[in-house]
This record gives sequence, structure tokens and C-alpha cells, in this order.
Amino acid sequence: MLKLLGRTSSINVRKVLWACDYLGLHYDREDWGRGTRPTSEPEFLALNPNAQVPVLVDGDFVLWESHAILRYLATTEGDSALLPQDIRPRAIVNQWLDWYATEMSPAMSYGFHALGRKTPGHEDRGRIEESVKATRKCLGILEQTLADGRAFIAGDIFTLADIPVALGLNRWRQLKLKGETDCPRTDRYMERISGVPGSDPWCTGSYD
Ligand SMILES: N[C@@H](CCC(=O)N[C@@H](CS)C(=O)NCC(=O)O)C(=O)O
Repeated sequence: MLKLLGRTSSINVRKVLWACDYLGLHYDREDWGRGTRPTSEPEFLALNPNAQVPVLVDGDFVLWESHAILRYLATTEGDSALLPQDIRPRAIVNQWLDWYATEMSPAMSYGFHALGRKTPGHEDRGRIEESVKATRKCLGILEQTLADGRAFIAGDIFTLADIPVALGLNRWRQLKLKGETDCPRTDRYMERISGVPGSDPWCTGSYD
């Protein structure tokens, strides 16, 4: 039985929960992280020295980093739709996973903590504006990508790439900021996502 360590309010834990539900995997989940058991406990640090959730435990195998976990689950389940075996389609899925981790997620982080979660220490107006601007650039890239008529972000089928991207979009959209540019293709994309197994509840509910 797989064991997943992490609180359900974490976007990174939700990526794994969504993948598990999509794949129909059984798992036990333990609450760890902000507001639950502190990840600074030695028991947790022995599994992930970064003191971050999620952590996946599969027998005697321990894995952290949400995207590494997504790839592990898709590969062990042999799901070649979620993570294609052919080199180029697989590279495109990896491209979007990396893009989310290195561009969209860092762009959204400060703004979400300031305007959504109201995390103390996130009151700097300049940094909020910077985060909103950087996130809007990412949203523009997604809207532009969908302009060729593809149904999902890496092509015509749902892949691992959609999990972080859709979760990020869902989280940003919950802020309901004034002045967002209309993104009709992204709206339709999110409607399609709502029909994907596991999207409800992981890509619907709020984050606190
Ligand atoms: N790069 C890591 C980031 C993990 C991360 O930032 N986790 C946050 C929650 S979203 C965390 O553990 N925060 C500390 C806590 O909840 O105590 C991943 O993708 O797994």
C-alpha cells in the first residue's frame, strides 16, 4: 500500500492525490505540514531533509518532489497516456512540468500568499505587483498555447503536465483579482479539466 505524507491544502500534495485518484490507486495519507504535524520532526526529516510535503512511501522506497512522484506513479502504473513513452511527446510533457515548477509556480507564489492565504511576511506591495505581472505573463502563455485548438496543455490528451498547470490556474483564479485579461481558451480548458477523473475534489476546492 502506498503511503502519502502531506496535508490536503498543499498544492503539491494535491498533484499527487489527483494522480493517485486518476490512476485508481489505493493509498494511506498522513497529515504533515503547516497546521498539522510539523515537518521539522526528526521522523519526517529522515524521509525528506527539505522538510516539505509531499513524500511518497512505497514499501522501502521513499520519494519526494511532487513532479518526480507524478512521473514515478505514471511509470509504475505503465500509463503511457499520462507520460508518453515516445521521446518527443514525453519531452513536451516534461517541458510543461519543468515550466510549471520553474516559471509559473514561482511567479504565483508571493501573490497567492499575500492576496489569498494572507501569509504573514507577504505585505510588500512591489513584490505583490511583480508576482501578479509575472503570473499574468504565464497565463498569457497558456492562453496562446491553447490557440492551436489542442484540448490539453501538452496536446490532445490529458497528461501529467495538466495536473500542476490546472491546479495552479484553479488556485490563481480563486483570488478573483480585478483586471485579469479574458482567457476564453483557458476557460474552456478548465471546463474540460473538470471532467477528468480526480479533478474533483483536488482541482476544485479552496486551499485552506
Ligand atoms: N518542490 C517541492 C515543493 C514542496 C513544497 O513547497 N511543499 C510545501 C507545501 S505546498 C511545504 O511542504 N510547506 C511546508 C509545510 O506545509 O509545513 C515539490 O514540488 O514537492
